[in-house]
Amino acid sequence: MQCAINGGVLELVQGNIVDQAVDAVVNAANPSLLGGGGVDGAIHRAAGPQLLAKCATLGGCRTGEAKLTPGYRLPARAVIHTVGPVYKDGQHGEAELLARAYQSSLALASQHGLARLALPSISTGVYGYPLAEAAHIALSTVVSYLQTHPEIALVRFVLWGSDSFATYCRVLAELCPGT
Ligand code: AR6
Repeated sequence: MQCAINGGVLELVQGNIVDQAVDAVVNAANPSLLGGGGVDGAIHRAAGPQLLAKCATLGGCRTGEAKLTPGYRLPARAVIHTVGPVYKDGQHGEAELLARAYQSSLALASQHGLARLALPSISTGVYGYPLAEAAHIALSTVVSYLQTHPEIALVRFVLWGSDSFATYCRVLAELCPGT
């Protein structure tokens, strides 16, 4: 499923983030940047040990912020590591922090001329963010960013599993009627 926004494309696919041959993939990391499960584990396994060595020099990453590394053995040239919020009850600033994780990642891509991006559904695995709410925040944040940043040519959400893919498709259809 695709939606054209201000010359850029917002795309939803079901698949594995590590297979994406784009300028940068976004990693759903933790504040240590020293690896973990889910997307983070898959990216580190596919990129190889140089990625962990590089991450160890970065001094971690606060929730809502983002840091850049090369992609090493990934088909993607670069990895943007960001940290989404752990979901508690929705009353601890989770929505704002999740939006900031996407905004920081996109801003880093703009700064470094990374025009084609692949993103996972941040915080909806180990960090427990309810999927539909997270999809709404993720997609509305990206739509707003694309509307004002024509330097970003492609944002591809790579969803793991049919539930995530179907939820993102439903939310995008609400945000971009006619897609
Ligand atoms: N490609 C695309 N999406 C994936 C993949 C994959 N290879 N693997 C899982 N997902 P998660 P979080 C989906 O847990 O919730 C790590 O341990 C998954 O189904 O990767 O932000 C970090 O080190 C879910 O929908 O990230 C942190 O400690 C989504 O990606 C913590 O997990 C995000 O799941 C971060 O948790």
